[in-house]
Amino acid sequence: MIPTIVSTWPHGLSANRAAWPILSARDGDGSAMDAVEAAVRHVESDPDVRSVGRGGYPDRLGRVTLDAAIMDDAFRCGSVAALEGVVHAVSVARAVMERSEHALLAGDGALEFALSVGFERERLLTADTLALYEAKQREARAGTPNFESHDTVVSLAVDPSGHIAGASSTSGLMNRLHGRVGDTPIIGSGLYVDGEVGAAGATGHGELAMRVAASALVVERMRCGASPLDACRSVIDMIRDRLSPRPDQQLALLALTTKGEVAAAALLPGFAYAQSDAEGHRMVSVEA
Ligand code: SD4
Repeated sequence: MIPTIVSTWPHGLSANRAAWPILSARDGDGSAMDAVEAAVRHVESDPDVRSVGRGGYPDRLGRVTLDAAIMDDAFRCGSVAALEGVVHAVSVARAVMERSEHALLAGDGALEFALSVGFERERLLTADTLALYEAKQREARAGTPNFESHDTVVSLAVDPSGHIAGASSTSGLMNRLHGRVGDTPIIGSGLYVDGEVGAAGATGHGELAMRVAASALVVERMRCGASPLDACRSVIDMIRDRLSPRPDQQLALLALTTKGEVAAAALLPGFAYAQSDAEGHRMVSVEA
């Protein structure tokens, strides 16, 4: 069913609602690329989402570093890694794609590029997130930390013309070392799009997705004839069987085909995504 947009986690629902007018434009001209960027920007702006954009959780040094990516159906892509001080990392990623000759910019260079093309610098660490960070640091000193965190936003959309695109943004796992880059900005790991087949994205413990290029693997399995559900499940099964994740490590994969078929699979219970299409906006829970 097209157009369709899917976005990870409960914050995906308001993200989809924000993007839907773009995707379903009356003249049938909705752009998948504009829609996924709008969806992700919506989550980046929300200070109450602790894992993305403003209010995102800092690294061990207390610095909020953002990873983001965007990709269209002609293998055009842009990413930023460990970007500090710019809330809409996904739009910087799009600028990398559209206004530079590169696919990925990191750290200070990503910030310099963002400022040079007109993005503004701002403080992303909110008082609430700072208080949470300090509480977690106290827990860590007491030897009882719980750092499990996995709410990256990934949005995948197919528009009325059949164009498909994906975008993602995260502040990364809690308690990460300064300089750690996760799966989100690594094309093929946290996000992948092939205009002949579909798109896939990952959320959860990024290292698990990076070790097997999980999103590219899902799309390639769909190309070879697997349904989106079988593709997602087979990659999750492979990660469970061959990478031996810790019992508390979550990884979820979400897939969308160019025909608007959607599926997801996860290592652990608790993953949900928002789906919006002609039948409306709704949350879908995924069984592990
Ligand atoms: C990462 N995948 O940096 C991200 C973390 C996250 O939902 O929150 N995923 O590993």
